[in-house]
Amino acid sequence: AAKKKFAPTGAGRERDYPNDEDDPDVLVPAIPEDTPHIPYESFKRSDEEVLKRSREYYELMAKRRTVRRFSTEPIPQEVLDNIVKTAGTSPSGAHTEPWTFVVVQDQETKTAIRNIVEEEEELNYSKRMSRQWVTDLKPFATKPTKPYLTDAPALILVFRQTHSWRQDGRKKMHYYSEISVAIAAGILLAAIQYCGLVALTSTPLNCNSRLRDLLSRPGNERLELLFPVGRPHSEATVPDIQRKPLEEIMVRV
Ligand code: IYR
Repeated sequence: AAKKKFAPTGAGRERDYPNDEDDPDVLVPAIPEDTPHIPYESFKRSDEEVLKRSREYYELMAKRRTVRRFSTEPIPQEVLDNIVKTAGTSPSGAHTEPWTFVVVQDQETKTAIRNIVEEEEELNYSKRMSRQWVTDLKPFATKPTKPYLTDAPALILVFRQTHSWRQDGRKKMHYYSEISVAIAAGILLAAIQYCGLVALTSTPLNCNSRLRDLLSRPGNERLELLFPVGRPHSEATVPDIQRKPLEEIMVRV
């Protein structure tokens, strides 16, 4: 058998695909090779406009905060559709779009999610997380009990597809799926901020299989992030913390 070539996936356990050198179909790309290339429609903007927009967008994004108390006020379905569509504009390895966004508004399902997350979080805080980790979280006043999971009008659960299947049933490789989903999640957060809503970025530890089963997601999907989305509670507070200045995060060469 031919030697396995390196396929960038990020996670070792996903590296061994059957698409090896012995398979003649390995030479058929997932997207047709004769896909035409068309002129790129660009925005024509002056330096002044670009500068103004860069400032304005920075100022908007600088106001983004993780909020842990939500108002129960519902959000229109089209808003949720639009922010998920925006996240779906993210670049991805070989345009594989390796994401599924599960948007939960049903109260019973939110309660079921909350029960699973709280049960696991009890164990996380008491047993799984190190003493240092629990200590480092003190300023954020996080707790195993999570009322925001039932208060927020919507929960967006971001699943990463480790691979998928082509029309002909062959396995479709998803390259760089972790970073592709991470970029999409960043774009989702930016869209939420831009439209004037708030979110809480969470990565439910040890909840993957239980939430995947609850939401009937297939085995090729892994839960990466859970975002409660909505409006802040009128008494919501945030820790008074600062961001690193430009000089600390940027190196000019
Ligand atoms: N997932 C836990 C703990 C937690 C961990 C980190 I790192 C945070 O930045 C915030 C919380 C929780 O949601 O409480």
